[in-house]
Amino acid sequence: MTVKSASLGTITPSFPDIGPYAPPDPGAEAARAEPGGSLADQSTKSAGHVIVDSLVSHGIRRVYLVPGESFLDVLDGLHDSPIETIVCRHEGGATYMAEADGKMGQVPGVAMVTRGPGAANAHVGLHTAWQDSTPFVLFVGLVPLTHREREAFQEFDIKAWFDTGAKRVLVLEDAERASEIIAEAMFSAMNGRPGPVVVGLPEDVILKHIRPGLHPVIPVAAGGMTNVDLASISEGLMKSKKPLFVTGGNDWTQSGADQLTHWLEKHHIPAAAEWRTQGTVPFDSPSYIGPIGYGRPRPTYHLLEEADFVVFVGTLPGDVITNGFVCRQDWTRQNLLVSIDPSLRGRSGPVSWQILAKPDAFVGDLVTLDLPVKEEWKVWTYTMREEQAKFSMLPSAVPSGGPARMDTLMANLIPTLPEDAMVTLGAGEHTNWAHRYFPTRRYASMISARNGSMGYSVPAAIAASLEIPERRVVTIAGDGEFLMNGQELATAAQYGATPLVVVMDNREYGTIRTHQERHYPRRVSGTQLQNPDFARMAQAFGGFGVRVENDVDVPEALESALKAIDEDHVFALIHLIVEKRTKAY
Ligand SMILES: Cc1ncc(C[n+]2csc(CCOP(=O)(O)OP(=O)(O)O)c2C)c(N)n1
Ligand SMILES: [Mg+2]
Repeated sequence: MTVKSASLGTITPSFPDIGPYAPPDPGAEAARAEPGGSLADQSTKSAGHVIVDSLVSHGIRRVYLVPGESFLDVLDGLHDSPIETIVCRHEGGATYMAEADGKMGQVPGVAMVTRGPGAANAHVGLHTAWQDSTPFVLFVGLVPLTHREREAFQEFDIKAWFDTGAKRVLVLEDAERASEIIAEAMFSAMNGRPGPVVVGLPEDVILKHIRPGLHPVIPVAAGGMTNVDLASISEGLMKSKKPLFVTGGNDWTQSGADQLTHWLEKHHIPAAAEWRTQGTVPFDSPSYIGPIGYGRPRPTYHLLEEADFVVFVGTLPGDVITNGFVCRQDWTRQNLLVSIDPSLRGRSGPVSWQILAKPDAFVGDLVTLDLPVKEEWKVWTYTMREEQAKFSMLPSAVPSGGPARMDTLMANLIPTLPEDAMVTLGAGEHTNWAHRYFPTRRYASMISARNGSMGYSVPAAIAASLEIPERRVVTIAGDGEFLMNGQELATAAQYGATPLVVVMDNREYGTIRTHQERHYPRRVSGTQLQNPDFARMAQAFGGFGVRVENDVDVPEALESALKAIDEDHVFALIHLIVEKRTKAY
């Protein structure tokens, strides 16, 4: 049966697809007749449309979503808005993309999902934003207020689900407050330690018509150094023979990163990067001495213990940096923590001084300090830098006669990269090739999940490529990691994202196998994989794909992949079949 409707055109009812029966709501019908505005009164707008207008006024350029019938009016608002709508294939992919967006920009990343199942799938992006301190706003369509507490179709308790993993969970109960709630959500995601905020949108509330005025953006305090802070850091440094800066987090700008680099180089003071945030102090800087965190490379293994005064900027000595709350826990250690979060959530070990500031504000004040350079600082920085230079020296680009190797791929790839190339990573041992060799020379050139969340690599690469199309975006994925969100290659094809995807296929969840061998040697259990042909998958999804088994074929495969990106403007995937148990270090 086919029915006609003046506002919706031809509809073929398909009951399993359109959800539960809801009694007609006269107000809603009026809204549908004139989406977003009332025929009777042009001075009002639906709350759903006001939400979209508010996002625009907050500088949101893109939203990532999987649609649901619960937030149709917001989708309708997006129809005529300057915001680009990226339709994704799974809420995990959508929230990872939005989270990556939040890491790269100066405004929160935004994702939209539907109630129950959509919200459940979205949780992984939320957890990543929580642990990685990423400003991120997740909109969740909800059952109508009139259906609440009756186990309506897909009903769930939004506060109970998200309260412990989000900075705030807001529900739009009063349509008139739509714009205010957006301003609150954006502010909460950005203020203090950034993080995720969840906004529930009951289906009936977003249809209501309200005055369309927009709430102004709420400014976020950046803090800064007091005179006492300046004296404290200056005294700490002057007493120190082996000072160290540790940079981290997502709350920087390129200008702040440049200023810090210049100041460190001028003073011959070294900086290490928090695990998976490389690039704040550039890879080639004489002050950059490598990453610290899990699977840390040799040069920085004892670094935290050896340094006698450590300044953490934008990050804290937490679980990963301290190698499981082991390094630098002694209460006599001198740790100066620069964070805008007065609660220092997630820190461990002693705090000798705290400076309440976002990284840029801190650096702006730091550069006013002109300290006499100590000879010991020069020796210490030079020694650590030499170690890092040795560690990151590329392996031979000449292929071996054996199976394909990540070493050969990296040695051929790195020299082709422009200065501002970026890399995205999920979790697994394959990421160590990027930690070791990828020349991260700009702020936010390594976009990655510091909560070690698998499935992040491809969505983050898509977000990066869409955000900065002119940059070379590389993702290094594992065979396990890749297939968690590999289907988002369809999103890459749909919106013209052009990352280079390298899938290191060792036919196992290698990292867990490594742990397994350590604790249960030669009892391989629950870690082995049999993989499909990822190259053909890439082709089927509309990109370039090449399968490489022999090392000798690596250079040509790489060349063809880069050519496909640059000339055909498609994403490219290299399926690299490597020997099991090979490691970057
Ligand atoms: C979503 C998620 N599930 C499980 C894990 C546990 N885990 C960490 S690394 C890893 C294996 C990754 O396998 P693969 O992508 O093939 O990388 P490899 O270590 O083999 O290079 C697993 C299962 C995780 N970190 N995240
Ligand atoms: Mg693997």
